[in-house]
Amino acid sequence: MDELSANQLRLFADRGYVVVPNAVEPRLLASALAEVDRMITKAPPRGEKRGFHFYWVNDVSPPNPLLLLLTDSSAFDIISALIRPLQLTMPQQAQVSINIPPFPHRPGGPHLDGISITEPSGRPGTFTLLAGFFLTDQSQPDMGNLWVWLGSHHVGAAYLTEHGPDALLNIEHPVYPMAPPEQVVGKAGDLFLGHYMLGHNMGGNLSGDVRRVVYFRLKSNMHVARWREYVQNPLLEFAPLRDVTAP
Ligand SMILES: O=C(O)CCC(=O)C(=O)O
Ligand SMILES: [Fe+2]
Repeated sequence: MDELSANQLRLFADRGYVVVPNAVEPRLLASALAEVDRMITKAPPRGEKRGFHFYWVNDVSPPNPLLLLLTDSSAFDIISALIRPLQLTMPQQAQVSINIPPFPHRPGGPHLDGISITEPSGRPGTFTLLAGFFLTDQSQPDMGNLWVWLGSHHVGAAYLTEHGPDALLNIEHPVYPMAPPEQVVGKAGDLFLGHYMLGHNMGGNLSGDVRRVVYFRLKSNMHVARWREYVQNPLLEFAPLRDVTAP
């Protein structure tokens, strides 16, 4: 079974993210790319549009080629192993995020997801981890890469331990002190895994290509019942991380 190495587990625990090279085979990548291109053709961004542009796919189900990135690649086993003995629940929604050049943008700070747009029940849209499938190369900075504030999942969790988990609603744009950001690099076929509490944002794109990523916001079967604990205790849903980071 595919799973992260002990070193990748430690990186995920410390920095809040990891990129898994070649998680998706070319056949799945090509079908997902064709699907994204169909979506863009059907509802193209306005001609002058630059920077990020999203397509949301609700009630995503097999054999949607976007969902197959998760279910038919090594990603499913890798993520399942990261949260075991918890179980990965199937996402209802996929996000296609494209970033159209030239876009000379540099984010001023990070955001956390799911705070201004809650679930229909009013529950904040927290989740266990963000899985991003790179459909295009972002092997250098400023190619529309995601920016991440390293280790900020720990800072955010400490903040919510002090202020209580419902203070999450106040930190969509966190201002607590954080380490400097880094641009996530990877190639088409690579898989980004980021902790829910990791501050992140969209970057600029000075390359010649429209960046394409498919995101899923994934939950373990424990998440909804225990999200208030999770946002204070970032390793709660990741037993294998507790093993590699134990003193
Ligand atoms: O497009 C990206 O890389 C990031 C998107 C994002 O952070 C969001 O939609 O919440
Ligand atoms: Fe986000």
